[in-house]
Amino acid sequence: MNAELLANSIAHKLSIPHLIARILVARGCESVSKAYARVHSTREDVLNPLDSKQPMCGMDAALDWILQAKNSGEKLCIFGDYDMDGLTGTALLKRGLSEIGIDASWHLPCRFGMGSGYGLSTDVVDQMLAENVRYLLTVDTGITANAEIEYAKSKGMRVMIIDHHEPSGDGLPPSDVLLDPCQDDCLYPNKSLCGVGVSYKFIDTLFQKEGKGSADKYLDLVALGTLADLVEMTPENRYLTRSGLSRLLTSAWPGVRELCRRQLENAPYVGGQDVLFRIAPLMNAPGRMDKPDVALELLLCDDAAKASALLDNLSKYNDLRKKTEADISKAAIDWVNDRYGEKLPHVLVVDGKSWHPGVIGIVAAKVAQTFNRPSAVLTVENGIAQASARAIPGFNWHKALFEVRDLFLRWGGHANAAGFSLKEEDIPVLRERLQRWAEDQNAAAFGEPVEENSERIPAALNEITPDLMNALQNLEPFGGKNPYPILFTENVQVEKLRELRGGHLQLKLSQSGSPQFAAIAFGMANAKKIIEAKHKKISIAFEPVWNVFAGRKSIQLLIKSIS
Ligand SMILES: [Mn+2]
Repeated sequence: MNAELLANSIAHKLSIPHLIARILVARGCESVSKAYARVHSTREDVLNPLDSKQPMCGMDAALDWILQAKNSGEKLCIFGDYDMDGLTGTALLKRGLSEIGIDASWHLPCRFGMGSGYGLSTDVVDQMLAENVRYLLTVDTGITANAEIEYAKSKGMRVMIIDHHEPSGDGLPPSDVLLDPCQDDCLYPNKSLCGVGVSYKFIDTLFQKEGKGSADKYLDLVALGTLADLVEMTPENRYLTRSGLSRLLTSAWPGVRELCRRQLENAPYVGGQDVLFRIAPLMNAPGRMDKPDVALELLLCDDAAKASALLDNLSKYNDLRKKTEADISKAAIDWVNDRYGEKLPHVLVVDGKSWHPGVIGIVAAKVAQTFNRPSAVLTVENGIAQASARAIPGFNWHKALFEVRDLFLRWGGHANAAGFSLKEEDIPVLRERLQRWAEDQNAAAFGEPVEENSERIPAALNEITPDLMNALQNLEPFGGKNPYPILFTENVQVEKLRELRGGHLQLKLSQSGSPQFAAIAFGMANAKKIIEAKHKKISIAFEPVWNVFAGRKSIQLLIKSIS
């Protein structure tokens, strides 16, 4: 069936706006039933981890383990990762366990600083032992901490791991219980749960066993972690996330409610994009700049006034993060320009003294984007360089690093993003060997610039109605591989045009027979020339969004390009 006919049939059979049907077809829905499944995410998409045909490996043992911990009356500590997935996973477990009568403590790692580094360490285990912790529950981390878990076990601790990462390849850690759908023996079909997702499955199953009722009130936390981790939106993940998004504004947790209110002001609902661009950066900021604890305290906070103070603190971290990021980005970009001018090498290895290690990943992304080169940004402290690397299309950091791994103290990562550390004196050799390796790899093929979201769905302005806006929500969650749709339309009349401070344009637009729309084009003051040259008849790519002002909700067009 051709795309147009398929869209007609989807729109008709599902009673949805035609434009929504076209978006679904453009995004690969090849049948009405696929479109139905995509739009109607239902509880049937939620899998039973105790299903005898496809159980989640370790779930029975996990239930026994936690009830034994409860009956023992011994101390239990949750050790979560420092990013949004780890933070929400820790909050979900702490709150969920308190409902069955376990008052757990928590501990988060720090990205840097003394005795920290990545994940669990023997120092942290010692600290827990000193506090008489007998039960250790890790979340979003632990699957590769074989040595540390062996150490904890040797000291008599009982250990359970909740994770969603791949095992290291050197065997599994010797924990009592391991919940991780990515372990080889696990038949559970949804391999894309994130850390807080697996935590939810555990607490939900535990509540059912203990007759505690529904764990649905935790889905808002699941949505935050699932979106921030950019995991694949499998049917189960989609249901959990959508259901969680719809709960955020009325969350059972005062800290979460306050977080959404502060970051989204009067938004009528919380979308995937809001989580990715407004909530996650704020929540990750303290972990980047210092310790992540204050972000978790917010999720655990039960008092609105205290939540507000914690949010002030988070905002300060976020402002500092932005400034640090801007300063180091500038320094790194200047470094490249000064050193190479026009003659750029295939791979950029940029180093600086004592650059803040919490932001070098973001800086590497900025350098890669600016110069269209795979880029590693290194910060040197006491003779040791710590690095974060980001790729461009066609370049694989994992492969590149593997070739030069003899230079590293530690390394790891994926094709797009990786990290490593090495001795300062080895930096020039690294630079040279990466360049040589890239030359051998047909480096000319790297970095055909790819627009982040090149999708353009043809639409008419009179299709942009409140009904359409409501129906768009059925395509949530947006983010990652399911970006917010960008629409395209021609013959648009510019009725009014005003330049705002900061180089933005504010417009009023219409199209034959359509009502007038307010539109905003951020940073596009240059397009004024195009508008004049085209006698105010233009083509636009845009996102339709809700705009709430003084309690009134209206549709606004967020202009992405003008031609
Ligand atoms: Mn995670």
